[in-house]
Amino acid sequence: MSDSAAIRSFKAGQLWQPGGWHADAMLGVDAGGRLVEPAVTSAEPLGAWILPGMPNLHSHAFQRAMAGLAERKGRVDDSFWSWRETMYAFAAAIGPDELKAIAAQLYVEMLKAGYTQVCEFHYLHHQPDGTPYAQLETMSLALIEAAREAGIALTLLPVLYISGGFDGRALTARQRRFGHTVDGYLRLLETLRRHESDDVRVGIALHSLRAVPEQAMREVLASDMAKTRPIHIHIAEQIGEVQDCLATRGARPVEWLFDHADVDSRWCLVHATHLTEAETLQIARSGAVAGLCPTTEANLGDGLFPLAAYQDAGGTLGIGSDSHISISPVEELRWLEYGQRLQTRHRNIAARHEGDSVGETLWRAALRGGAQAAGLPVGELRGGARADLIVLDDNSPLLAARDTCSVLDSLLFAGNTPLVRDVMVGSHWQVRDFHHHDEERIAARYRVVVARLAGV
Ligand code: NGQ
Ligand code: ZN
Repeated sequence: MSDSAAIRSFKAGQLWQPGGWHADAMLGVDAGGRLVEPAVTSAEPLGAWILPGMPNLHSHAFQRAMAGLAERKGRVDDSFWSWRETMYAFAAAIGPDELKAIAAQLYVEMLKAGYTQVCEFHYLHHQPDGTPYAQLETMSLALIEAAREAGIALTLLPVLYISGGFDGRALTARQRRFGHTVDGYLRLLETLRRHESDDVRVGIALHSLRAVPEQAMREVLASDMAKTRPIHIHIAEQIGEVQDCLATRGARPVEWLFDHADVDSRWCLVHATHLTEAETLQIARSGAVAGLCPTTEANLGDGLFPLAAYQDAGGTLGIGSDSHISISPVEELRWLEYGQRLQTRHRNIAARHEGDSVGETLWRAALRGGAQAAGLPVGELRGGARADLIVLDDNSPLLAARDTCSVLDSLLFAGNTPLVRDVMVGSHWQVRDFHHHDEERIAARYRVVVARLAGV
């Protein structure tokens, strides 16, 4: 039984639930950070608009510190692959202290933007020259520590990375620090399991089909961990990798994956960009999450996800900020819709039925798919769930005279100034009145680290 004295009770003007807004909703939060029955007598007013916090289903934390440093024309025709060289050079200067400082800053920014949970797709495992750290999990621990400092919930996804391409070629010098044997990888997972808590979960990630040969994939998927944990993979982001997959494995990436693995609701297919109609339906029917990162996918010139067909087939989706060129659920969802509008020259694409709101449709979808990809049971604020919530700024002129029919559309299409006023993760207020409780210290440390990296 919960100790009623330890339960704090809150009253929401309007509370977002999967079915829509609920007026005058009451929330009880226990000391363990769970939602419970509220004590009706002493409820603190929270604000006019309360939403569940948004899960961020895809992050490479270190890349935040190079945001904007790859936007100048190079000698070659700039592409995803030339960006990757810049990114690799940058990654080579990141050790545990740098990773922790950058990730903590990033996670504070995520919280302030309304993300309360992050899936960290982590592959900088070893020292820059490829030698393992004395403690194998050193870099993973830097991420766990950063998440704890910032107060964001973490699904840590250590990444299996074995080969440098579909042909099984060896890792390049710069990729060596990503590499594991299957045994080494499974040992890392076992070690990290010991760090799990209410706020830290561990899942599985295969970098891509390029980086994981078939046999290695089979062995990892046969492990106990794989039976119950989220499994993430980069799948079909670039046309080049679709072509290489066809040439070496005789099938397109999504096609091949479904032929060789039981893809179901444990899976998150990140950048499921280049899909045939059949692949689109296959993902939708499997219950897997399509992990979409629209600002990064735009920044890297990836392509557009077939949103309408996927939604019509009942597909599950969530959003990630990936390279962190932008840290804003609003901007991810907006670009998801705008990409489709620009391509089709029509409007209101994500809303599939007359009268549906684009903002509500996308916010609802990303909450659900994001929670699923993070290995969390539900993405809604009800009894037993985590108390991860955001409070919108009802003082903002932008939300003046908005009602339950329009508030999420105004937030999504016009919310460029921060409209997230307060953020609770577990039972803690991490952001109050736009201010994170440790943001000055974390930003000061970040500045020192980035200045050092700028000398690289
Ligand atoms: C990554 N990022 O692992 O950081 C990748 C680039 C690759 C994105 N795909 C490297 N956005 O895919 O090989
Ligand atoms: Zn990625």
